[in-house]
Amino acid sequence: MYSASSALLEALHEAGVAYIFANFGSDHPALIEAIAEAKATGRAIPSVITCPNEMVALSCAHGYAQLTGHAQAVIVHVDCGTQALGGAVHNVARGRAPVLIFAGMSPSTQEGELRGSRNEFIHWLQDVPDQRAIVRQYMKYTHEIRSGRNVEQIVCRALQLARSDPKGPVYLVGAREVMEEATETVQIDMSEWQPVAPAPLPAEGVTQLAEALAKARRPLVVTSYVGRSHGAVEALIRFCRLAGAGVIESAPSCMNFPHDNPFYLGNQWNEPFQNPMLADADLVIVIDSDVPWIPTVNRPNDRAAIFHIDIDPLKEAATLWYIGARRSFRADAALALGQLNDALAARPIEPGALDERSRHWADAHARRLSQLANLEVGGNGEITPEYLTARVRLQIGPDAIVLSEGITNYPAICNHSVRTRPGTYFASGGSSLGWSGGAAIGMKLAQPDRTIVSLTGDGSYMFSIPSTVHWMARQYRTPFLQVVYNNRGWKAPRFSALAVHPQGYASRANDLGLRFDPPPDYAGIAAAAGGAHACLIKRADEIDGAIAEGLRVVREEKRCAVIDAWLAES
Ligand SMILES: Cc1ncc(C[n+]2csc(CCOP(=O)(O)OP(=O)(O)O)c2C)c(N)n1
Ligand SMILES: [Mg+2]
Repeated sequence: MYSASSALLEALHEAGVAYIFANFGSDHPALIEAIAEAKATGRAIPSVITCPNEMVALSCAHGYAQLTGHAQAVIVHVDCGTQALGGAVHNVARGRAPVLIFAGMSPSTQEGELRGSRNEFIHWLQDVPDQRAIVRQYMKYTHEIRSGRNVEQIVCRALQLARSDPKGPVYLVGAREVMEEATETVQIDMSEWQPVAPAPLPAEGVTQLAEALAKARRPLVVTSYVGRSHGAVEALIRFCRLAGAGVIESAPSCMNFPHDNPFYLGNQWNEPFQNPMLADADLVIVIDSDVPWIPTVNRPNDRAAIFHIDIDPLKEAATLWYIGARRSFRADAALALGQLNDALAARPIEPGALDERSRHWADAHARRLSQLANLEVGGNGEITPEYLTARVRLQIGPDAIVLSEGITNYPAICNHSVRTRPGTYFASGGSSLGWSGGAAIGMKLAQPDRTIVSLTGDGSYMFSIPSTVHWMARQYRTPFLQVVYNNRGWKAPRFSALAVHPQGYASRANDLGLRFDPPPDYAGIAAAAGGAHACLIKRADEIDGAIAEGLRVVREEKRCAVIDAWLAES
């Protein structure tokens, strides 16, 4: 039988979806039947990856999309599974990751009127007035499949929306009877469902920016995720050379600019002080950033001209957002930078000025490098996050993919992992913790030959549901190296409290309820769940051996390795 669920699977396959990250329930008899039928009869459908937890499922799809740009599918159980997607919903929305989520709905008949009618007690419990409302504000599109007849068109429309800028998640639901409905295949021409073409800068915008660049003394680019497009990284490198512009990353969620390039000036996060380079810049071009600076502590100077290029410059999903930009452009970064590069090539910056700007940034870059080198000290003492990251860097090589969920160690990981190639560094792009385990699996499925390294805080490791992650990693042969930056608890909430109440009771209290002391055996959890290689280290001179063995296990034995690295108390 060819059902609405068969059509759903067929549409996903034809649209190029390789994986369904699935957590099934009583809403899915038709789907489970259709998958079994497809397997029995040899009909091509996406591979089904069983995910014992929904947050991990969506994080897998998130990681896959981050690395490849390709949308995958996630299937969850009614309202319950939708709620269990948890903070990953926030992460894919904020991270603009294309993904299609499908959830069944409780049957809408109870007397056997249709196949799939209610026959389990939970069908009364799972009947909610508006299931889509659970996730609507995070989705680019939500819709209910109401007939088996046009399931394929609905799937294509949902994916076209997910894949068009600004990209993001979409959510479909379908009641059990509808997903059982007998139907027929429809012919879909995928060339008619391609994402909307990316938007360029308007010609007068290019002229205005080129004129501003010609006049500027210290042009500076601030970006957080221009590197989502690898082409944009190449274009930005060329732009900096042509314009004599420096680059600062603000809370970066991908590799935006090679950290060894002389125009690279470092990254900023929550540091409670002014970045002198941002203060000094007279022309600031914000490209692809949700938080280019935190104005209470760090901002451009009042006379600086600020321009803004983003595919969603209004940040339409945010309630409060402004950066004082003179002009904002809704444009694709790679296209916009290409246009600016053409303009600068046609009318180059005056060579003396270009040379002065470039030398200025190169000096600042060199100063930064020597400051970082001074922090990479090990010996046989306690483990610092800077030294730990530097030693990881030396062994993994420039092509390995680093996932960071380091939280208060974001800066140390970003600075000392020194990524230089597009697509070799990722953070979630959101703020809901627990992304890095599932994302590592998604990336490994997407590119099985790559070395994947997840660097995570101890709290974030627990948020990632390691029992599910490591069971899946073994089941689906997606080994990765994971290093837990174990500072025995949640440092970030402590910093947050002290930043607002520096002299308050919390500053003097011994116990703020933010410590895991003694902590769980993090590596042991992974070993128990998925046969991971487990290792605990407490001294700097243990790091190199632990990483070497971890990488060997990952690469040769195809098992995960988890290194629980106890950081110095501070
Ligand atoms: C799902 C979720 N719950 C709670 C928080 C709030 N939160 C932000 S940082 C943090 C602590 C993270 O701990 P860890 O990963 O160990 O990093 P550390 O702060 O120690 O550097 C918490 C609980 C969050 N961001 N996301
Ligand atoms: Mg911690």
